Amino acid sequence: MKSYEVNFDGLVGPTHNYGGLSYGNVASQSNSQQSSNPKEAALQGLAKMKALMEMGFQQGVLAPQERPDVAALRRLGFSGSDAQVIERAAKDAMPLLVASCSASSMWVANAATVSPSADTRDGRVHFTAANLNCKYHRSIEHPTTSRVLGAMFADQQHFAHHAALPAVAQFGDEGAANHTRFCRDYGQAGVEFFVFGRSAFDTRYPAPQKYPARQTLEASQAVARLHGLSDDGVVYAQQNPSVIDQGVFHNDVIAVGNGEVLFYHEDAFLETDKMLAELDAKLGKRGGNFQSICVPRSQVTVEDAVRSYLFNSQLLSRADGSMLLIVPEECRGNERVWQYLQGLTSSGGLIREVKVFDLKQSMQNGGGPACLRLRVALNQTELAAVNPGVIMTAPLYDTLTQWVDKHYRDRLSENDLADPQLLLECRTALDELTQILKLGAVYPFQIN
Ligand code: SUG
Repeated sequence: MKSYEVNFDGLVGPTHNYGGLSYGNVASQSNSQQSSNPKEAALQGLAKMKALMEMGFQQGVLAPQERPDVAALRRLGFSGSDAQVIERAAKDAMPLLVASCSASSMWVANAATVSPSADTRDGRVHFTAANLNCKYHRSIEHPTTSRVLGAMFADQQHFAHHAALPAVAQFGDEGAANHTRFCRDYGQAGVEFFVFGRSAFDTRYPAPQKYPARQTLEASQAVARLHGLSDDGVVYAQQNPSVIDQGVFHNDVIAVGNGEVLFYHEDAFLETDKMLAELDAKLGKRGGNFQSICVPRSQVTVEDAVRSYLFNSQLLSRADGSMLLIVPEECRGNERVWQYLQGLTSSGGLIREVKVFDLKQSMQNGGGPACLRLRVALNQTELAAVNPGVIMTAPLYDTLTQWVDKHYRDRLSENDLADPQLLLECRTALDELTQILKLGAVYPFQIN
């Protein structure tokens, strides 16, 4: 049976703004307080979805969340009508209002970890929503994420959903941003590669000194257990703590893999040789031929990687077996990175083409092409069981661009977040969106 990697991209929500909320994420910190353009952000994301669909890749869409999250503000003690809750938060605790307005759910690589059916004990596709508990504004995503994923992948015969791990730092889980799957074919058993930043319980593993390591080894192990993965189909590796301290807050800022290929920076991991040997041996036992492309620091520094998001690219397999890299415009703007990419594609290796996308609105918060997509490998039967409303088509693209044009503002700054009208605009837009995507009631305002 034919199998596919389906990319589900996060649709940018109407409150996209630069809140400076992610300590350790250089872009988020340096663009704090700038005014944003939610309409442009959503259209940039949709243009990428459309382009991939037109190139023949399977493409889906993942809905944004209700923001401001009034229920989250109520849990923090703000009361009254919805408008009063927002007004009181704006007056007494602006940082909490900003956090409750974040459109961070657009970076759906952090929504969940997904294991395809060929890897799992019960032969179903498994999803574990990420608790994202390192940052308050992201920790409030997972309940709605679970409902949205449930509405997209509803058929229990094929899909199994797990709630987010316990919401404590020991089980810090950032989803697929630290998870890569290698395989010969999407429908065959593969090797799932979990990268962690620190261990919560084992002091032998070093930890970064400056910025937080968001993903723990214990969280990755729990996800592998929940998904019913076998030991010979899993490899764990530790991210180099010194790159976390240079702004590599997720592994997908320094490495990307697909099929049999890992594309990574020389400084990305600890004990790299041991890790590569284990990946090679385990994939070999599953009929695959593991290949790695190491980008040397002499050509691209960690700083270049963080600024350009070279590794936050989408590595896509084409029908002829060659690969295509989807990179953000910032890669073209960095001389060393661009030169490296020219060399890479002309060397006759696996990666033959680079396509550049303007995702500046998302990039300014540290979200590149790979952050914006959640990969789900599905066979034909499973693909047919996905809610068809979320699969990208030319008419859906047209409908969604019209929807964005109708509902989104083209400028948002911190003061605007206190405007109770923004909440109404957001709810009106999302109510319409759930009908467009045929999701049913998934948002707190639709349920309570
Ligand atoms: O969690 N930025 C996100 C970016 C996530 C990128 N995802 C992956 N690498 N997969 C984060 O740091 C910034 C929000 C703000 O500052 O307004 C933010 O949440």
